[in-house]
Amino acid sequence: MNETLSSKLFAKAKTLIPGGVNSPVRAFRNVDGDPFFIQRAKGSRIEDVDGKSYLDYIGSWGPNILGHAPNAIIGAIHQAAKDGVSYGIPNPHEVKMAQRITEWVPSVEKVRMTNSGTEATMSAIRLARGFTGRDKIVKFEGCYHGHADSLLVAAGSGALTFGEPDSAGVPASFARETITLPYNNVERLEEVFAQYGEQIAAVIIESYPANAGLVFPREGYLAKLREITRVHGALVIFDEVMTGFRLARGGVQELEDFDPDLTAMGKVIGGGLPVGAFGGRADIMDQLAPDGPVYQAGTLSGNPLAMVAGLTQLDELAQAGAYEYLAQVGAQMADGLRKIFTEKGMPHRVNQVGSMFCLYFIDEEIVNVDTVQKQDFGIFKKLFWGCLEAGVYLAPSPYETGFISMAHTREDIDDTLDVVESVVAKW
Ligand code: HOZ
Repeated sequence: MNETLSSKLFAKAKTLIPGGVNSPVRAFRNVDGDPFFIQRAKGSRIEDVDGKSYLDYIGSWGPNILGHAPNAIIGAIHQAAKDGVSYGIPNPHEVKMAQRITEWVPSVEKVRMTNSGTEATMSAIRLARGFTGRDKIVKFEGCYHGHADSLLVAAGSGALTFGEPDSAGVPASFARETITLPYNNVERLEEVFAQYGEQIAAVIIESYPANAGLVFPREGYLAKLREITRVHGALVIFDEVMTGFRLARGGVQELEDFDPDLTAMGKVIGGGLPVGAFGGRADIMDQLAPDGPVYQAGTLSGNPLAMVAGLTQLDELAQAGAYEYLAQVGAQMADGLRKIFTEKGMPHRVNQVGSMFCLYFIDEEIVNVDTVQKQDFGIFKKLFWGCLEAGVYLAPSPYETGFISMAHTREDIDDTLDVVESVVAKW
């Protein structure tokens, strides 16, 4: 293999950073290769340190819904930074952000900002336990809610990619408090509540599971979940870190008419800066310190730059037609991919909603992580490397979802489909 600046940087990084990366999915292990290093990014494109440009379908794993480095966000961060980059004292932008979130997501009556989605889900779990006085939580196989101890059980994303859905370092006594269930299976849900109902503090669920591919709830599944949790006095924590503000102003709970008790948020609301948030019913949120007994904190939480970047991004999304455009380019991508794979006679499913999409090389309804794991990963790998070579960057794992931004033009999507078509034509 030719030595490139990326390969030199990766060799050096591996001597200094575990695996050479600061988050495992970046290591490209699931596509049997090495990552490239990014020098700059603008709009729908990223450029690596060797000067090669790619159409990007990751968008920093979801936050960059306007595309890379949008002028409005850069300008807002620049302006805000002149007033200081962090205070550790309340600032007015936090109040504006809380106001915006509660207006756009009606189930959220009060909200607290964090610095990542992991912090948001971890804090929501603690709050649910503190509020209910119960210890057990229920999660679904292949759902990923960040890397807090109780949630790294049968987890998706990087944990699944590396075949370690249960992380070392999580005490067995913690893991015992986490009950895992197959997604989309009502009978198993009923069985668990029949057995442990009075001990369950909360069910945490990805709004649309998007860390084991992109999976949708079967008709009536979410309604059943809501009903059964209410009967047993357990809370529902809806993880909208990926989908919140991306698929609609009010996220999947708006699309599915779902009413969670608590919601975990992140990604889009930070405009590309580190952010997370959790919020929900005021009577639950009021249990947080300093008003209540559940402790939760953060030196950089509500950071003024992250708040301003996120608010600017939300302002842009509030413009008429933004979500409609994202849904149109998403459908253009999904329809185009289906056409290519069908003409080539390749078994496939392309799951898409709005600006999120995922491809599977299996012709079967994608019900949960078990179906995702039945596919031929070799085809995905070949497609990934063929596309990368031709300047299209897809997620480096069949378990991850692709993201389209407002900066992706219809021509970008057509160019991407041309690349995919030419890659599979050679097979
Ligand atoms: N796992 C998340 C995306 N599915 C965020 C990326 C990461 O873990 O680094």
